[in-house]
Amino acid sequence: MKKILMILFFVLLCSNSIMAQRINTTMNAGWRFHEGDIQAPVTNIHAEEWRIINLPHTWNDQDAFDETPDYYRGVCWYVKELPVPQEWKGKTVVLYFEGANQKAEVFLNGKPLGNHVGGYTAFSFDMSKGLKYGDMNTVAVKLDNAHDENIPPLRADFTFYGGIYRNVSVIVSEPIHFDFFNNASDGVFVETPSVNEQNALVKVLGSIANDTAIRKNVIIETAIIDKNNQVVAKKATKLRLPPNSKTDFSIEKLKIQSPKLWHPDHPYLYQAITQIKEDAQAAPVLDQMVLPVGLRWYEFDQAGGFMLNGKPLKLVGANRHQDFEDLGNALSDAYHFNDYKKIKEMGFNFIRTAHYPQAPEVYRVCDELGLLVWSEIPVVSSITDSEAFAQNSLNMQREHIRQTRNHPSVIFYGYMNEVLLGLQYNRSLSDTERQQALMATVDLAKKLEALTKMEAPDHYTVMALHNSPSYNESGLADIPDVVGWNLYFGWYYQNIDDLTTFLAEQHATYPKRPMIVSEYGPGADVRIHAKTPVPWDFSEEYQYVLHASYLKQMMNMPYLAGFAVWNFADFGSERRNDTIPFVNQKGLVNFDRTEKDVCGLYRAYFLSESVVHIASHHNTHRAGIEQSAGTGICLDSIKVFSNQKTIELILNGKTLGQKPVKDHEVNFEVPFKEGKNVLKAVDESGHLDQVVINYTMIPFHLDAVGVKALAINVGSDVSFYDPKTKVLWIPDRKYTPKTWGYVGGEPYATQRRQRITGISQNVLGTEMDPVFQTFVEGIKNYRFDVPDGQYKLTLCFQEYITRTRQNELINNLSTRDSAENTAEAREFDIAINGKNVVKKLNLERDYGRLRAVTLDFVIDVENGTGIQTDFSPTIGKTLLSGIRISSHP
Ligand code: GCB
Repeated sequence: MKKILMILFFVLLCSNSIMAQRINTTMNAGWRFHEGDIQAPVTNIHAEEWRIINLPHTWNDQDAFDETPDYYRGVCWYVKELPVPQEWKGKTVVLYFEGANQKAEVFLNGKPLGNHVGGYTAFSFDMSKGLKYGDMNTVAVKLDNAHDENIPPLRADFTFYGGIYRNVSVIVSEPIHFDFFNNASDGVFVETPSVNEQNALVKVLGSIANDTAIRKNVIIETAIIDKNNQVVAKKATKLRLPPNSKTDFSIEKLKIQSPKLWHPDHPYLYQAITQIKEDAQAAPVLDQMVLPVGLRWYEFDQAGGFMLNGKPLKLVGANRHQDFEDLGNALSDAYHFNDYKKIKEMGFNFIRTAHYPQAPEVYRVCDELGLLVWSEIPVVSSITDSEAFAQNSLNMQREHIRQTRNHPSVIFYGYMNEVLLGLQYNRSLSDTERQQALMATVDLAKKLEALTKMEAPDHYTVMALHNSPSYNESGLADIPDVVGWNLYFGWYYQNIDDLTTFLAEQHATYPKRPMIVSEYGPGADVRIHAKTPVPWDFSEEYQYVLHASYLKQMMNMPYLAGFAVWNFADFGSERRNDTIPFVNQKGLVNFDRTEKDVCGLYRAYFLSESVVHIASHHNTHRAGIEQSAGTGICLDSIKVFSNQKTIELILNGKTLGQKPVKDHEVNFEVPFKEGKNVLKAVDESGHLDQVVINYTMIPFHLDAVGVKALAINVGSDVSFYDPKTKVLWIPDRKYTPKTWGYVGGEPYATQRRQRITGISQNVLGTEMDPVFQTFVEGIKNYRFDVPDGQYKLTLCFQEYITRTRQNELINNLSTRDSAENTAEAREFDIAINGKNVVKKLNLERDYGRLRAVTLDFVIDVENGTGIQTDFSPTIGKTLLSGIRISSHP
């Protein structure tokens, strides 16, 4: 079987090689993977511990999301058997990796082939000399994603998945070829030194390798073709290539009359086809490179506004991480394509590939779809003051630029993100050490700036800063052309409106400095909903309150060049413990790319076609207390996002009237009834959106009518709908007669910067973290004034005491984290309607810390007593996270 496959593979490659041009074949399938290190050389790859996998692959797709702290960061091995036909002899054979995180040692047939440092740029090696032609060859990769003080990123709010997580391919070319060994770039570069509406000048330059021992005379020709394959410019040059050499070439002043310009609204692409031929009659093409040409020019106006092709264009966009639910960062090209397509379809024209260079497909898609790109290397949060760190950063930036600068979409190159954050939070440094570290950072920034300018003189340089005066004081902010501010007013610090004050002040102080808001946004969980949204409640409602305010403010700042949402999608961050542990939830879409409602707001702002979006696509399970006894109606609000003038809302076929849209939204008070409520929002021309809301009507007097079931998210003001169990946990309240609620105690909250309810800890053994993370501490009792009958009562607890400071995430500037809380041990008795049901419950002793504990009881309620659950402390304070009753049976 193996033999047949090998023959087939040979046939395939031989038939291709008749064409005297390079063949580029992906080599993704059927690798063998070994978790953990082994002694080189690799043998016995058919043993059981070598799993067969396909690339893209990561070894952290599971463990970065499990309940055990940390994820594997160390060495793993990959091996691929590669049949190589005899016909490849005399060609140049290249092994090309789009990216592997983060330190790779590559072996061919047991011998070292090359090394690469850095997890986010491509690299390639010449295999020609070590191959066994007409035989099976073995490629082995030792890959290490362990923390390394000399390799960026050091610490950041995202998971550093290890693996060969991008495509690998083999390139077989004639021995005379464009120099693809130039930092794994195309080896050919397209520049557009002059573009205006009348004409454009294109320049093509690069270098050609002659891997033969013979001198060659060649012709290099570039033809620029338009979308109809018409040649619009053409030039050639002759070159003499010494044996075993690399020779530079340049073809200048390819002139295009009345060019069609590239713009997000019409991303017109020409193609530059550059060929190498021997200087002889009817000589075959030895190598060919086809590159996109987008003709555009850009600048900033006097006031800092961005201009594309001579006209103002506000950059409206999103940041994007490269991972996906259940896959880690091992995404095939289709995932990348879909993300950027979705970003484009939301009305954005700009993206930031925070915090690292992304897959080649990403830049290709941005050219094609019309998205302007800010691309950067992962120097995030801090640097190491070492020569090795500086060299690795500089190499990364060089590779990054050479690999991406052919893309007309790329206009900004970044090289640092919030690089003083680590210093600010490192309390162990003396003043002198701090000063030294600051100087080293400024020094590295200057080197990276100089390199970036040298490698990409036509691009703008940019740096993302956090909200701290240290960037201005240290002079760091003066180094790049453009400054990006990552601003979390209304999340990590108050208030949403301070955004304008901050930016207006910056503009007044630095009027010549172009500015972009490079990050903003709150965390949101589509299972959580709030009637009165506040920071850190993780409700979708707070998410759109913040985004609506930011949008309104930023669209009114002519001096602000643009902005980019943090983040397009939720992403993996192993050390985060929000309502979905290990995930940063600031996405406009979920980790699986299903949309959060806030997407409707962005569409309403930035699309020209009609947008009607009811902001309740997840808040479809609601509960409320009827307006007054017996009405069976509860008023609840519904928001609609739209770019139209008026919206009519229709409930179960009956109109609730038409209302004017203001700032892209309109609110209705809707009289909900028990059960299914069909809501339709319609604009003047009939475009509509529809949602069905299942409403649970809670009787005004619980004692008279009773309920089938009621679940309370104790200690919380938000509701939580668990799609798995289909239980809606409603917000908590203090007890008042004839209803329900807690007596005694206080909802747990921290209060350093903002009042933040609950704890930021992963609660073990549950996915209903929001129920367990919030609680009332010191509770005396919980009462439900329900009628007589049999009920099942469920109590939910967890013990949050942590006496040791956890591995803190410095990006998470919140104090929701109970890292250093000093709560004492606790022990309490529980009695239901006077009957002791649990004695001396000690959660820590009996179940361990931070474990979800639920206790169920079946009880008979008689004589109109309702249900009263008493909590009596014997040590410390009592606590309750959730409570649920349901009539039983
Ligand atoms: C930031 C960082 C980004 C984080 C983000 C957050 O400022 O640049 O990497 O993920 O904040 O969500 O805290």
